[in-house]
Amino acid sequence: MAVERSFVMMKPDAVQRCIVGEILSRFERKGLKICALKMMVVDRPLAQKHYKEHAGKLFYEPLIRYITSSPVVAMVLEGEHAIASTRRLVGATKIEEALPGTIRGDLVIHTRSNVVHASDSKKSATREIALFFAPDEILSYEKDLERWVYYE
Ligand code: FUP
Repeated sequence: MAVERSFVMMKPDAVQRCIVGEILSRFERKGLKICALKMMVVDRPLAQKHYKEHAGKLFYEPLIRYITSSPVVAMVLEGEHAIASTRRLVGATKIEEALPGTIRGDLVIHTRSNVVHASDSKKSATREIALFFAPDEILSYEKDLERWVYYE
């Protein structure tokens, strides 16, 4: 089984709009396991590291302002094909392309304030998890429910 870990973050607008529970619930219902979860404020240096691929783009400064504007909820989610699965649950970046049924498709109307982040590849997941979490903040544990989530 291809078990992976992804970095997922509920962004400032998710906290401010009181939809953290709804978003988290969608990941939980999918069968993803929460291995780490914390509320934190992303400071500018961390924001710059996280979004380094976008440095210099027109939307970069507004993006940094937005992600540092208010607390976020950062998570590590684990499961079979967790990276691709969380991206599909999250939906498209361009909000006009985010399908109904996805988190962004259902809850977001503007591309920047798009309530949630999920790693887009194994390389990004490894990098982002290390940026936001110390190794001892990430828990490995068994859940009894798993034999039903992964029935062989
Ligand atoms: P995603 O991986 O879907 O979060 O999207 P990207 O890494 O490409 O972009 C990071 C964030 O920049 C997005 F969540 C929203 C924001 N963004 C803009 O504000 N304007 C754009 O044109 C593209 C992205």
